[in-house]
Amino acid sequence: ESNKCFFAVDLGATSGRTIVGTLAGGKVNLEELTRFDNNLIETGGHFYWDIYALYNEIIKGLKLVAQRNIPVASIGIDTWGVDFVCIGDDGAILRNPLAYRDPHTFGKMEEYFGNEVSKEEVYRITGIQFMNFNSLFQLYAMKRDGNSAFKNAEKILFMPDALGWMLTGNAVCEYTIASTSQMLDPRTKQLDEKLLASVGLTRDKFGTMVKPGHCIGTLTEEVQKMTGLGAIPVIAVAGHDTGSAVAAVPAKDENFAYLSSGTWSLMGIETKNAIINDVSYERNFTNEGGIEGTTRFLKNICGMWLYERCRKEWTDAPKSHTELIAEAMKQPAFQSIINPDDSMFANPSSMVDAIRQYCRETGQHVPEGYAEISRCIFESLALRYRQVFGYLKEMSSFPIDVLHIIGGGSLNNYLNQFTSNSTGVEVLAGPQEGTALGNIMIQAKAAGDVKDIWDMRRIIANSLSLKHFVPQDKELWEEAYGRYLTVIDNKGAC
Ligand code: LFR
Repeated sequence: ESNKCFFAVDLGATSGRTIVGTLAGGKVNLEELTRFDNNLIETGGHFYWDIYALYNEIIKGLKLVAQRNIPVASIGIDTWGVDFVCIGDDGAILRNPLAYRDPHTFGKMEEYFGNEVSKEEVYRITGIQFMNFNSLFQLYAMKRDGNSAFKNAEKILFMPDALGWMLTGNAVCEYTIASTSQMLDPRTKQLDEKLLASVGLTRDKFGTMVKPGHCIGTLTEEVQKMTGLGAIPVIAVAGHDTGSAVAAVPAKDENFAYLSSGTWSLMGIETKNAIINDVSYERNFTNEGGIEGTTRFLKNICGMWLYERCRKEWTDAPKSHTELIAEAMKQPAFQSIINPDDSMFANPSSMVDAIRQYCRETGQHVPEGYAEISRCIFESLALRYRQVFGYLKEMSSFPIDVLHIIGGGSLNNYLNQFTSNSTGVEVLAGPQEGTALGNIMIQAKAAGDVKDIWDMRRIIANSLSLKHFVPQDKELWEEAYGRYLTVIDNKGAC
């Protein structure tokens, strides 16, 4: 068996990394080459992504590969969902892409349902949960606002496809990322013409629809010259980060749930077919496209976003997560409970103030300082997890034996324990770099080095040791959950 290296670019909404994965002896090993911030750029009343800075970070990673002579077999890029780049008929990027936290879509969903296609029908076609920032509503808002990039777009490429295009010159529309747009029909696996038409678009505005594993092309001569690499192929992986992450869940059989824990917490199950019915509609669950025809039936929960945003505001908090979290754990339990998914936390100018205001408005102790606020965030998240886990159990056709927590958030052992306590299920934590592992494994499959998703999961499970948590303090969490329900009910829960 040959040792093969694959280069993964994993871009999240707050940070990105380039990683080399090596497959040898039935194991996979990761080495992080670069890690960098991905910041929202606020200007002229809007929030943008810096597509050029992200591109440059990829180039930087590739230069390191060349300098160190790492024999990289291919490149794969995954990013957060829904956002896209508009490209003009001269092949130029038309403005930096708007970020999904931009308020231009606020209130637009409701307007869309009134003017274009009803909410029920959009769900029946796509099976995608309603979030104001789904591409469908972003495009609608841009059309209504006369956005100049939208007006002049010859091509619209989702974020990983846009970066793939910058590296190879070829434009594709990768299936998993396209599914996050709320314009794709999971039955036909194509963008839906009626929904496209509702925002004035046709299929030819997008790249060719491809499945994960497809070779997009090879590095352009421009990129080869810049980096010092040869004509390395770029593979469309699961371009949606959550798609790559769930492919990497080290589950041993199908009866598992996952929590992909990063800026967002994505909690769900893997199914063979989309679950689109009255209950899933009511609960606002999504059916995102996965690799090998799998579906991710899940719900978005606001994850580390609150904590990450607060950390930027705290000037006196310890820099290390471990120390900060240890301080939080010295605080009394359940002093203040919030609904992490309340709309007031979507993108407030001060997250600390927003959390304090929530507690004040709901007549609770108003948390002071980083330790109390962190404790409030983690406990509240665990309570929200329990609520969503309850919905999942109601809708799952199989028993859920274990909850796999993957992603950066899986390093928080206190939160892992809280999650096991609140949900009453066994938790297995790890890998931290689930997304990059999935990205790499999909490339390995395209290279013929792994067989299928279960082969990937076996190799990943083989390569690491998972942390194990069992439920504790049942009564305490039961009581807290009762209070959580009262709080969110009084606040008008979503
Ligand atoms: C996670 C993620 C989620 C998606 C959100 C916004 O990084 O991709 O799956 O709902 O970001 O795009």
